[in-house]
Formats: sequence, structure tokens, C-alpha cells
Amino acid sequence: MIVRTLAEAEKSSRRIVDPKGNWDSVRLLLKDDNMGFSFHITTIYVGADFQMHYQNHFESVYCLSGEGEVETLDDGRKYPIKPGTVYILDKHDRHILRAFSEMKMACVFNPPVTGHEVHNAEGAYELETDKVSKA
Ligand code: 9YT
Repeated sequence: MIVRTLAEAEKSSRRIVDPKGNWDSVRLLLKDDNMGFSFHITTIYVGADFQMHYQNHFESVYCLSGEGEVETLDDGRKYPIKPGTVYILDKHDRHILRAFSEMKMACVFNPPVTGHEVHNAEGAYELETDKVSKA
């Protein structure tokens, strides 16, 4: 069994800060734990308004606190987010996330992230193999 605490993890290299200033994410469970998914506690900063497109991953996002909205770009639908809301990107949906107050989210990624990913120009995370093939 693996046991970790958010308090310890956020003081370590498990905490990644978005270079664009929209979020930080504490990766509590990563690829090298061999669970087949990763699990993160992500803080979306108040006023954040940014586009993502996880072409290589499925993601589920559960709101623990704060309020905002998510918009799916292919159909222009907007969904309010508040504590208890989950959104599930089951179609690699292009989307915009907006935070009306600071939001704490519990996020699960399949395949798991390795630990240090930040969004590329499309708002995606690349797979390790992508990085190798471009090297
Ligand atoms: C909700 C969301 O997708 N935020 C971007 C960060 C991501 N969840 C992560 O790296 O943990």
C-alpha cells in the first residue's frame, strides 16, 4: 500500500505550477506507481480562463470547492461547476475552464501522467513517446 499526504506532497516536486499562471497541481499518484491512472489535487486560480485539449488522455475532474464553468468548444455548451460537480472528458473534448473563485479539483488522468507535464500549445499533455520521437 502507498500512503501520502497532500501537505507533504505540496512541499515536494509533486507540485507543478502552470507557467501561464492558471493553476497548480499536486500529483499524488503518478505513472511510476503502476496503477494505470494518475490522481492530482489541482487549484485553479480565481479569474483563470484557459483552453485545454487533452488529445492523449482521458480526464475526470471533481470540484471540491469554489465555483466556475466549463465550456465544450465543439458545441459551445457551458456547464456550471460547484462543489460536487464532476466533468468527464470522455471524448478528448476541447474545452475552456473558467474560475469565478479559486477552485480545488480532484483530477484523474488515464493514461497516468509521469509528473512534470505542463500544457503544450494546444492545451494537451504529450505522451512520453511523443517526447522521445521528437528528441
Ligand atoms: C482541471 C484541469 O485539467 N486543470 C489543469 C491541470 C491538470 N488537472 C493537472 O495537471 O493536474
